[in-house]
Amino acid sequence: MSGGGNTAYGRKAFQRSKAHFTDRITADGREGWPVEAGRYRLVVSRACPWASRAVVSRRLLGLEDALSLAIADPLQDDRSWRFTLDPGDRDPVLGIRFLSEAYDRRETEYPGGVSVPAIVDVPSGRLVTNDYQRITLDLATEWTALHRAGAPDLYPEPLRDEIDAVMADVFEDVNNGVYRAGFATGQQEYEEACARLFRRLELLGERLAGQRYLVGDTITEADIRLFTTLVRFDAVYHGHFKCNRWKLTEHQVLWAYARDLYQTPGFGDTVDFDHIKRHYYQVHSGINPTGIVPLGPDLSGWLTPHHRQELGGRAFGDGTPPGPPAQAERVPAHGRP
Ligand SMILES: N[C@@H](CCC(=O)N[C@@H](CS)C(=O)NCC(=O)O)C(=O)O
Repeated sequence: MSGGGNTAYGRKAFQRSKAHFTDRITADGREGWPVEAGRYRLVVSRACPWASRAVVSRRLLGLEDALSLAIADPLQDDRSWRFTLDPGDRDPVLGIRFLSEAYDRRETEYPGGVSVPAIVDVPSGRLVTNDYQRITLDLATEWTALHRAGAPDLYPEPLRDEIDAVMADVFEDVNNGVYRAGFATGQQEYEEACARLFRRLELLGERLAGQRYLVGDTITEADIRLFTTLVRFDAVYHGHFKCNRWKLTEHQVLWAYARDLYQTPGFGDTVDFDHIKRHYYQVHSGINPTGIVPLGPDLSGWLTPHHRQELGGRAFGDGTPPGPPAQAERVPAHGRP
């Protein structure tokens, strides 16, 4: 969501558009896209919170070998997401320079924006889906045959209603709330979004004061979705999006919760603060015209003890944590502790 794409901000209130390509990759292939090891490529930006959900899920579920990963440059140009981090400026598997080429192969003259996350069919080079709300749920429930041994159940059937309800509030007020505040073009619109955001965060903090995770006693999809916003909070949303009633590090419960997840294999090892900061501060020229990227915040606190284990909970339920990320997917330290 730069100043374009299929989201819009302008004189009217910030509107997030719905994903246009909503085909589902399923175990039974009923929409023409069967789950198949090695067939699809997940295209992300490590800067993007919506894409980062899929990166975390893929790690927790051990889908790295089955679903390969393309990482776009955090700075889009006027053709949007590009593979300028790769040799020859081309994605080595898809052979394309811009993600838009996969969109074009799917639908010519598609008028919307080019967004991540996107899943591309490698043999045809066509985009399958950019439906970020669905992608992770399908990784959890449709890709089970390819999950690693010991993979957690991120969307357990008996808890789905509760997970859905929590995620709906988190989406409206937090995941998307920071964008509504950041791209507001009127004082009142900003204040409303900001007030709702912090009210919701306070409520989530109360919920998390006595329980380690949002729903049940294990990590679920709901935690992944809250984490991807919290981990960006002080680095970009507090300053760039003016969500500055308090910093994450000033909220005892949420800061400990975020650190707990960050230190859990599969979460912090996917986070690239350099990509995050450069993307937001340099791409959103409407709200940061100088493109200056701030030096802070100090990231050294992320690895400090969180003591959340005292609340009980079993991060992976009956499963186990994922192993370390593959060498090629390690996030550079960039001043990270
Ligand atoms: N596709 C969804 C969510 C994904 C999304 O917004 N991704 C951003 C990056 S965080 C993106 O790719 N935006 C298109 C662009 O910036 O050109 C939407 O439009 O709301």
